[in-house]
Amino acid sequence: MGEAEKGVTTALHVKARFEKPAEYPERFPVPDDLVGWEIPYAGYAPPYYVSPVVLQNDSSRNPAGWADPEGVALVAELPAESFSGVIRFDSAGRPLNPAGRTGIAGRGLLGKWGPNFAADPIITRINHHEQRVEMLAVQRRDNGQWAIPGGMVDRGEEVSRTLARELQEETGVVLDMGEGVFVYQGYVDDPRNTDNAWMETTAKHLHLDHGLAERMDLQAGDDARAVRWLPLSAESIRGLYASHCALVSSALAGLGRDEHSTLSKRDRGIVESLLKML
Ligand code: RP5
Repeated sequence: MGEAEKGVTTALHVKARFEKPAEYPERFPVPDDLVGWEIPYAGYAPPYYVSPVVLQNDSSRNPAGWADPEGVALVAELPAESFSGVIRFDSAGRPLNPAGRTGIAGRGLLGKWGPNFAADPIITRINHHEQRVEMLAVQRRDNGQWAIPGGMVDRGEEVSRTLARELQEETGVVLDMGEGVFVYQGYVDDPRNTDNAWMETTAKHLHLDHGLAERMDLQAGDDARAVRWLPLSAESIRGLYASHCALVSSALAGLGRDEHSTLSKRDRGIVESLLKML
């Protein structure tokens, strides 16, 4: 994912086949050459899993719930399209993951049948004392990995609002994400994805002036174990949650091309050295 882009996944999903939250059953093996739905896979028998927390949040029974009903036929408006294109359905009427098989059927921990939309605010700064690029990152409670402080788009919410709201809820930082540079919109290779429910996101990037970033008071929200300015290196970027490595790499490439037009000569040099290591 070298440039800001929108649309269909081009890479094979990996985390959605080889990682999973602890409560999921083992994924049915899906080798690289049998990922696509168009390729016959005789004997493909993924276990079915839906988390109890999803069932408790069935919005047809619990007015405060955030999840679809378990019976897919009961969902009032199943989307026909997502950022990945037109959605295909299996013979039982369940939406099929646009990136192919994952080894688990059902929704797992995801509330919606089909696409579950998120928003990812990527906030960076140059640390002049340490001569490095840093990103505002949260440590996730579910698996301890560092991540962009993103989150789910609420029903009827504008994505620009979600970007700012999640940033504030997870880090305590208030910023106008309307100023952000568009990075990506599409499928996320998330360890929670299943054959019938998956994550898609919109990512925007804001690069902050050093002085402004220094004055910010960081406070981890409920979903985060910790919040910090994470030093960016090939290793720390590779270790990020879900597709965040690709999102952050793409944002940094945009910064290197000076899509933000804010970099001094010295800062540009620091960004370029990091880009050479990626
Ligand atoms: C990822 O999950 C997205 O990229 C986003 O960062 C995140 C949203 O899920 P929660 O953080 O709300 O669990 O796929």
